[in-house]
Amino acid sequence: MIDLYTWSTPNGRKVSIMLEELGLPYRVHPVNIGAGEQHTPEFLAINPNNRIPAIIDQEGPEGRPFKLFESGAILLYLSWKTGRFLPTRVTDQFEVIQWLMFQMGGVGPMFGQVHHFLRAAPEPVPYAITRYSTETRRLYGVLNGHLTQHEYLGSEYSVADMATYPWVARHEWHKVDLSDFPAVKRWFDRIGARPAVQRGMLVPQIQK
Ligand SMILES: N[C@@H](CCC(=O)N[C@@H](CS)C(=O)NCC(=O)O)C(=O)O
Repeated sequence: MIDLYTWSTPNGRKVSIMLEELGLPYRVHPVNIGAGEQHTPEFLAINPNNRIPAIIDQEGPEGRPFKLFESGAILLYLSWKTGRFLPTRVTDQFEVIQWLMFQMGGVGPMFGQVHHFLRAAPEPVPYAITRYSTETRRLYGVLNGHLTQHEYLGSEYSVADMATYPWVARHEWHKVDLSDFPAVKRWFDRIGARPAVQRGMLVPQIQK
């Protein structure tokens, strides 16, 4: 059994998508980050970085419970545990890791800053909006260029697609029209048609 600590955000949904794809049994523990639940001592004991997602694999390596935070690390751990969604050929594997890092270091932080400055900042900061929106469109351009030539981010459907999809799903929040990036749109529709992705995107609204 895997305990998933999550909320209805892109970083949380990466992991629920993966768990749905794997068909592993898991329990959802909603952590309402809007209400500050990420700062409780109980949650900090699981993730000292006070961010969702986090997991506890009750049947971790060596048969012991294993706690993990950082969505990219969680996806790689679940791949390691199951042997799925990460190719084994070294070059293919590192290409997936490359796109996962691209998501973790670029897509997530930059799209997230656009969301913050457009939707949450207490006052308009035009410089920040321009800076992060420009970078967001640049990242979409990189994705679009790659996906023009490839069906998935790696050589096959992988954790890199699962990590990127929930961020692109917020395209209206960062004011990107997917018709400007047609290869991203085709990829987005392809990934979004997967039933496991659809189920994972509903967590934590659907209690497991
Ligand atoms: N790099 C982290 C980022 C996690 C993160 O930023 N989570 C957000 C929700 S998407 C959060 O918990 N925010 C709570 C806060 O800012 O206090 C990961 O990928 O797991």
